[in-house]
Amino acid sequence: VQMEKVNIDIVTLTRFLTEEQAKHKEATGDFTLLCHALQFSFKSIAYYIRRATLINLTGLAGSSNITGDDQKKLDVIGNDVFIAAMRSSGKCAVLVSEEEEEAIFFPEHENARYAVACDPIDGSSNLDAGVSVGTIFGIHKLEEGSKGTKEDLLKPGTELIAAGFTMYGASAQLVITMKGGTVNGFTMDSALGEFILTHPDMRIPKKRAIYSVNEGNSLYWQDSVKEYFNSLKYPTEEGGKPYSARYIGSMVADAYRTLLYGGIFAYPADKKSPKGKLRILYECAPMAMVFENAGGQALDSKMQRMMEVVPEGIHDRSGIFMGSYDEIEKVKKFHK
Ligand code: AHM
Ligand code: MG
Repeated sequence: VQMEKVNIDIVTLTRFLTEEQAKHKEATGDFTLLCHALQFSFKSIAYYIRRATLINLTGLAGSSNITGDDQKKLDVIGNDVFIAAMRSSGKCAVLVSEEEEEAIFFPEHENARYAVACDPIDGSSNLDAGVSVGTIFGIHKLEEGSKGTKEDLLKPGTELIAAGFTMYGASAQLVITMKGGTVNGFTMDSALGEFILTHPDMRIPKKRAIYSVNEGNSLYWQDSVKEYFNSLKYPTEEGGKPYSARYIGSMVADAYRTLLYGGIFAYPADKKSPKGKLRILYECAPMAMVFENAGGQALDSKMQRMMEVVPEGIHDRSGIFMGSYDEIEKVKKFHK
């Protein structure tokens, strides 16, 4: 009888982080510890989302966050889990969360050298329907001599030292990239309680005929945006086929699909939201870093490289177009 071959040489996120650390002789291990705390928050949030309907966690929490959205019970829990993880890591000096109006400081950890921005549960309007949501994060290093201020986060994405997201779908998928590095994807193995490297060196396909945008906003779009999307639906060349539309309404899920399959995800600035809807620090910039490091592109509504946009406030918004390299080139051609 032939024994089934078992792969015992799996790369867990823990192992991956340790091996990454070993590549940097000057590394102190602080960043690795911060990532372990992040990893724990993803596991906890995944756990609560899975159990949400069973333990009566769906619905509204009866408060609203600063952007006026109704907060869900799970939004509140995700935020609390994230804050607790960052505090207890001892490595995070300042944290910006979508759910908190002001930055949160952890002065008790004098030697903490990192600043973190996060959207603990992005796409939460989808929660009660059991549709995928996600957590997005970006990590900056404090300026030399800084004890941690919000200025440590009001920097362009080009200065992020790491960024990524976790999508809570059929399984939890974690995607992480470091400055100048590759993009790596991990799948949560719930039985082992570990994220396993399943998608090493992710590269976004150069093109794919899929677009992802809330077309219900098209009345408010500027003409160049309307013309671009129309060109995808009504191709003019002989025998040209229209694109497929896919829109989940959870940026993390739409972005993850776009990363794997290619195509474009956009949330343009429009007449209703002239600054765009999605937030720079914890939605646009981290995603832009992932897409660029995977060989794609990400631009704001002025066709500026998203990674170079400098936010003035911690909750500033931007329009965004991100996806396959060739598709974003096409977007530029329509811009006036
Ligand atoms: P949230 O952070 O309040 O959940 O909002 C962000 C979400 C994104 O995940 C998604 O891309 C977008 O909002 C969907 O917005 P809309 O419902 O306007 O299409
Ligand atoms: Mg969000």
